[in-house]
Amino acid sequence: MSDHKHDSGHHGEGHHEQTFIEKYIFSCDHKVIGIQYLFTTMVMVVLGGTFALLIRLQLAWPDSSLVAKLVSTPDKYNQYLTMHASIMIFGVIIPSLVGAFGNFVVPLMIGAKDMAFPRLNMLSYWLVPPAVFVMLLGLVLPGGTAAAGWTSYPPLAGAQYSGVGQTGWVLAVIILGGSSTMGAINYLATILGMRAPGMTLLRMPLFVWAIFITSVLTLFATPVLASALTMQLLDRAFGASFFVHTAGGQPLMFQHIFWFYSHPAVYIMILPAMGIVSDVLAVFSRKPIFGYRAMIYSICSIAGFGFIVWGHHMFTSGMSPTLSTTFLITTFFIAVPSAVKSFNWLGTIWGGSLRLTTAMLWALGFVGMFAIGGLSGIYSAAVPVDLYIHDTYWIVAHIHYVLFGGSLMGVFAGVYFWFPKMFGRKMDEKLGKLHFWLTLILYNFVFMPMHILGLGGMQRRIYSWKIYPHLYQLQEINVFMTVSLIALGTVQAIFFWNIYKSLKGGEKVGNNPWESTTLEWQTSSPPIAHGNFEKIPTVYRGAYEYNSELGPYAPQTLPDDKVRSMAKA
Ligand code: HEM
Ligand SMILES: [Cu+2]
Repeated sequence: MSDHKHDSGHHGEGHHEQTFIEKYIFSCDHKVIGIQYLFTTMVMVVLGGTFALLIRLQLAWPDSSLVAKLVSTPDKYNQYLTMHASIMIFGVIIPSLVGAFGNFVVPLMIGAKDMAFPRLNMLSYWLVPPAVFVMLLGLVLPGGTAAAGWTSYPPLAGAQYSGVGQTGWVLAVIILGGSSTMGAINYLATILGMRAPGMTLLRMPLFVWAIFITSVLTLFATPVLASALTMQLLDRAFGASFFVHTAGGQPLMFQHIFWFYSHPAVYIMILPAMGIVSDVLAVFSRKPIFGYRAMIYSICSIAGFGFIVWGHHMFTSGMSPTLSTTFLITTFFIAVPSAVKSFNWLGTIWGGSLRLTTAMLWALGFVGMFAIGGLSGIYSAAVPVDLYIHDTYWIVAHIHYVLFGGSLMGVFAGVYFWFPKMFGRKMDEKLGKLHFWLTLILYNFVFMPMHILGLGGMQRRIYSWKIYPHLYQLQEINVFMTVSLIALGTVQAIFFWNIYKSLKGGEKVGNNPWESTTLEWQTSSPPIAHGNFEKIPTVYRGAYEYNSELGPYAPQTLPDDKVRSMAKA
């Protein structure tokens, strides 16, 4: 960003003359961009939730005339389902974890003035709204929007079975992939090149490590998705035949390429949340994170193994038993680092003096729910079991335990934790706790029964269970889940109210309301617009010095003697 003063008559970008648009709309400041991402994803989550509601209304009351008005045809149902998953994955989970928190927090945590490429950063953000617009545009076009699920398998996603909305979806996801890739390059350059003096790699907070490795995953995986989708686009729009079996193409090939991206991508969707949770647990347990290095090795090995497990999504595709056994083994391996992390989180809170703030509750919720999701993943990885439960609601349960109970709870932990840094005010803790407990309970009411549905043989992506007599017995469960979802959606109003209320009149905070050690808390709340820190800090030690011989907590930026005198004061 240029810094010259505005003295001739031309439109300079000097900060004295920044207009509202330069400051808040087309800003290059990582903090503003982070907050833009955050608010964008809040809009998206309401949108994605609305699609979920439509799906669940249909599943509970397929005979109702009101529901028939909303979800008029099986094809519409498939469209809503596809939009739900696509918006939640590409429009909420990834942009909130990586876009919002990555942007806002990472430069602060490493003591940088901004991201390495601020303009590229702005472009990353500004690609998201138009892409989502293109994705949703199909809703009002004849033929509707994409309806082939977020996995977009041909032949269903081919020209023969889908309209222009599907082409829009493919384009949108390619654009979003471009945005993510640019973001990844930016994070790598920032983390590798712009750390404050003394901030060695092994002093970085785990959230920075998580974004670092997530960026490596993004950089290697996302171009592969882009190529799969480009081939699909060529098939659809230009008469190519990569995946068109009638013309000699191989539809199954798409699945391989798609999952080569998308399995790593599921870790893109959770590693940053794991990072947030690690940091929040340490701060509110007042203890160093248990097994800091083991945490880093786990993140790295999850990323490495993530590239050799993709076949577990395709056990029923007719793959040879030798190959499926291989994928079974690699998938069991990848569960190990996840388990290491889970035990380390328990080790962190074990014996700590827990401060049960709202952020801490969400982090604890994450640990519990992620454990359930990880375990259901292991069942799915066992080939003989998966042959039965593949493409049933069991898988939908698994997805939601890792992505809602996991990633989204991580996002909530992050919001309650970093809100004071973003806006200089705390969120209301009473409302926050109410929001947490109601969400935790209702969330389990919605998603736990999905395991039963799956084992009962209910397929995922099914418009009406009425065509299968063996599913009749599951109707009551379906109604219970839908009623719970309506309640779950309603209580989210508490969260939005809390945001609104706290922005206007929340309790004002100083630099470091949570008594944390990491760098973002050693500058003002919110940090100064230009450069984050009055003076680039020097880092003296690791990120997790709580209750050490130096004192109750040792900010990374203070030399030992200062920490000691702070502890005495
Ligand atoms: C302990 C670690 C995990 C194991 C062993 C595991 C295993 C599996 C397996 C075998 C499947 C395919 C099941 C099938 O379709 O029949 C699957 C699906 C899935 N997993 Fe996991 N998983 C794990 C963790 C995660 C995490 C952390 C996430 C995301 C944050 C995740 C997200 C998903 C998604 C989105 C699908 C479904 C994709 C689809 O078909 O739409 N999993 N998992
Ligand atoms: Cu996978």
